[in-house]
Amino acid sequence: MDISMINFKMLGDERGHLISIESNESIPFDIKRVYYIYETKAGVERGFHAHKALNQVAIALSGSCEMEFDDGTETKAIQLNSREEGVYIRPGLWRVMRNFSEDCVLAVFVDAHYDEDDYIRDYDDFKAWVSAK
Ligand code: T46
Repeated sequence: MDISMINFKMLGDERGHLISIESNESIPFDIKRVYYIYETKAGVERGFHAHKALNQVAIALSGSCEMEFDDGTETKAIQLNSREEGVYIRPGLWRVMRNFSEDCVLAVFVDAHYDEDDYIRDYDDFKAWVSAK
């Protein structure tokens, strides 16, 4: 499955920590958009879609959540709980996010502007899209 974790270099000193995120450096693409998800209610599951072309890196800046990915053949779940690492989500993966802690702030760095046409929001359509590739 095309999922990889990125570890960010922590520039810490006696005052505390700092992480710098730059396009085509720590994040492997040009960042065109950033969004963040926060105050997700207990028990809520989000996602339930795939992207045709979008590349994203998601980081839990606070708290934790689980992300489950499905490439049409296999599924893989990861726990995001560190601001020192992010998950690189390439196109073509169905995703579900769940088990958000109350304090979870999930920041997502993206390589394109928002485009609803890039979403596949129906699982059967996703399976058909994967088969047709
Ligand atoms: C993803 C996962 C990880 C916008 O208008 N602009 C934006 O940049 C985004 C991200 C969303 N929206 C609108 C679309 C919906 O009307 O905000 C609403 C909530 O979005 P959605 O239901 O898609 O949220 P999630 O949490 O299910 O999915 C989001 C991203 O949309 C998606 O790209 O990969 O987080």
